[in-house]
Amino acid sequence: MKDSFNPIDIETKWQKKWEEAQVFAVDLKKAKKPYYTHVMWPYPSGDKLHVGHWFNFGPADSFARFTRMRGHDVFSPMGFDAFGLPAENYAIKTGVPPAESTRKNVETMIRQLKRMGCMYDWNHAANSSEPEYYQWTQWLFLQMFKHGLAYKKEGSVNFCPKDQTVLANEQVHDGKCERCGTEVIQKELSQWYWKITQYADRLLEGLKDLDWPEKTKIMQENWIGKKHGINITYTVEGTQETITCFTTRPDTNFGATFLVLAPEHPFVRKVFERMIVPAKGENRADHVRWYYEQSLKKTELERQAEGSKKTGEFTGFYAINQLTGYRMPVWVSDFVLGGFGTGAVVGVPGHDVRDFEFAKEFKIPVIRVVVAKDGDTSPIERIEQVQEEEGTMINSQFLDGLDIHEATKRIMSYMEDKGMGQIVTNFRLRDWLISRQRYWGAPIPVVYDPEGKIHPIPEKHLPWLLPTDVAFKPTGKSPLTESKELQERVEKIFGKGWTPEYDTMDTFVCSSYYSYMYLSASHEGGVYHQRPLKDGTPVDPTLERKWMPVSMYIGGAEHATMHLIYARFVTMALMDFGFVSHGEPFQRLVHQGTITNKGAKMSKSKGNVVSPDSFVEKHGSDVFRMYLMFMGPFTDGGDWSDTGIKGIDRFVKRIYTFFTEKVNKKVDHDSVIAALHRTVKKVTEDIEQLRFNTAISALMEFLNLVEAQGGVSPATAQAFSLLLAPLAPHLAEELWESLGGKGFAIEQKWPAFDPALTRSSTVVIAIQVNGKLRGDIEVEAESGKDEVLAKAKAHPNVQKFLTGTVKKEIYVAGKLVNLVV
Ligand code: ANZ
Repeated sequence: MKDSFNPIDIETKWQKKWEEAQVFAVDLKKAKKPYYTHVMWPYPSGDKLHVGHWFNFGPADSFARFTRMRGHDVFSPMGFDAFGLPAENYAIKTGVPPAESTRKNVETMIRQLKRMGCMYDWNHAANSSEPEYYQWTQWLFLQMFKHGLAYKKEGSVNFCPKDQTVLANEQVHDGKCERCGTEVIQKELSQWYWKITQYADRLLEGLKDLDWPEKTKIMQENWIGKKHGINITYTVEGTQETITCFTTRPDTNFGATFLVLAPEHPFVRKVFERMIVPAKGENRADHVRWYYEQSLKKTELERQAEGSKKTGEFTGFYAINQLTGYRMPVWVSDFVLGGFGTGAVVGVPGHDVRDFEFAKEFKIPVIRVVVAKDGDTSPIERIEQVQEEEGTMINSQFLDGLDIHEATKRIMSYMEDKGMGQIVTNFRLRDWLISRQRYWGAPIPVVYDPEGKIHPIPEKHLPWLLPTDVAFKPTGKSPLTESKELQERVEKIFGKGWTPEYDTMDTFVCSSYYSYMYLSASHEGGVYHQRPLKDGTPVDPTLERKWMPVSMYIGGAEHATMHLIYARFVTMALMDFGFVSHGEPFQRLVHQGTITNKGAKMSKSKGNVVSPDSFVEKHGSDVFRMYLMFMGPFTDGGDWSDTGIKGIDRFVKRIYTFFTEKVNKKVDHDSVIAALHRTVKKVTEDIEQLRFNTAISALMEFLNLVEAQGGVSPATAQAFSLLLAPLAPHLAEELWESLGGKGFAIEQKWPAFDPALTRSSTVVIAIQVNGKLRGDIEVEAESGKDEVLAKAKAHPNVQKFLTGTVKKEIYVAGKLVNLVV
């Protein structure tokens, strides 16, 4: 080796040079071919950068570098999702106030990120916990409020007993808290919501034009859950009350034998508070109250668990089925959800499994109104007989004989005409619960007058600072209630008896519009600024038009129905308010896969987490990044191995040795030139599609070839170093410099290839006689079967074994010939 190869020295050298020359700073105003890309910003939780971050950020940076070399002005910023539970929980664990610990963690992470050597434009770094940032989060709240999209409402909400705060529906995964995995319970609380439901249709429509993973689009589609159905209103016998049920299957209504209400349904409260009493029969108020209280203790998971024994109480009331006159007992049961449809279900036990289970449990009659293809019209007694999806109507008067889909249409218009119901479209999507009973977040900018009326805080008082005179431990009560300073501040500005809002905003609010904040962040003189509020919009409209939407967004699939849906909603709202010109934030989205360790998910509890730092110290950041990319397809992830990284380490050293010692030819052999063009083509197409692993393989193959040749020309060596530049950026700069290249490798044009040259590739074909390997031949890849067979038979060693006539000729294209004699 020329000089001993020291990746750490090389990497520090180039990081310093890049920074001094401000190579990654983008002039947002002047840029001619804007390309905006960023990753999902990290939480500064104190665990520092882990291998998952690297797997997201490293390849994303390689893509950004490649795009830049292809002639775009690539803006690639970085920032910190610094408010919220991860930072706060870390602070609680360590006892250090969140502001302080967050600042420290951000510093550490910046140091680590810089050590990675990504081309971030640090002049545009953002941090959501800084007042200059969160004044805009508060501004966003005020805009939502002004436009009627923010409101406070009392109701049943998800509550995490461990994190001591309410959660949005999107943060409850399988009934558990998205952050800590604790089972979520329901609480009756007054909370702040943003009306994402108003955008349900547009959120659905917009998906069509997005270049996003199909799976993520489907998840959003299901989350939004658009359903066409009818709200049927039933009168309750002996009262002035009506109960409206949402159903997608009104065709089955001749078979309806009961109603079930969610415990949260207002009728249930009327019953247990004895506001209504049945004219005859038992008063069931106490049973109903008991059931209501029990259901509050249950988790969402317990309530929705499939196949579990159905529970419920009879309310003592009957509703009348207008079609049949049937007296349907009204029950309360927690399998009916308060937040979907009308919170009331009409029970058709013959044709809905859950209704059937319920009817069996409480001995409610089952009526068959649909027959399947098998023609079985016997009474439905077993769950397997429940006919849900298809069939023909029976026992349903004017619907008899119709296919269920036809019958559904018919009965819908019939009921609407007769005033029995109203055709509706329902969504599964609920409004976004944005308030949290936690300390570390942007305070909600409203105050209450002595009568308790809500008043938005005028913009001139923003940033509405997060007070510091509070213990930040969660108790279930908002920590801000303790702040004397906050109370005094409110009374000083608004008057005696006025009180603050004590809740803060969920951290997903901060990240719902952060792509704008990067565009307007600055760090002149080392001081972090966002655009001043007086400028009216979070981002300069000219810049917004020019740079948005983000061309390529890379991050975890776990955000499919959290951040990725919130950001779309907020972007649409901001467009409607007239602040931005685009209705979608992220045009192209890619999710990285996950990295496992010996097949197991990396987790602290399993003690199998790979710490990037130690590997970076040993092998350098290029090797670490390239190994992660080489492990498997980017979107699938891969399995970590300590020995695997050594293979890449050797590859990098071979590159260095070869291209510093063997650049000794004036011209290359035609086969080398052809191979180079093929490699350029392959690497270009692979990186375009984020197939980093196969791009690296192509470079390996090329190295093998030129090593076998004993050397290459400077032009070929330079081209190779440029192909390497996105994947091993530091090493590429070092080679480019040592090969006499001018400027930085990252500033060069991406090598072009001549398609004519890429075609003339050769392949090696193994030749077997009677299944035994007898030799091989090199042929043009495009060669036809006859040509290959002729050449194979002419091979001297093969000829020795071709005794007698050839009975069979097998040709596996591009690989193998087997001759049977
Ligand atoms: C009567 C009926 C008869 C229904 C039948 C289904 C089959 P899907 O099925 O996913 O499209 N439903 C309505 N509101 C509900 C709530 N708050 N909690 C639980 N279930 C509720 O969703 C629509 C169906 O879900 C509705 O149609 C209703 O049951 C039930 F043979 O009504 B159906």
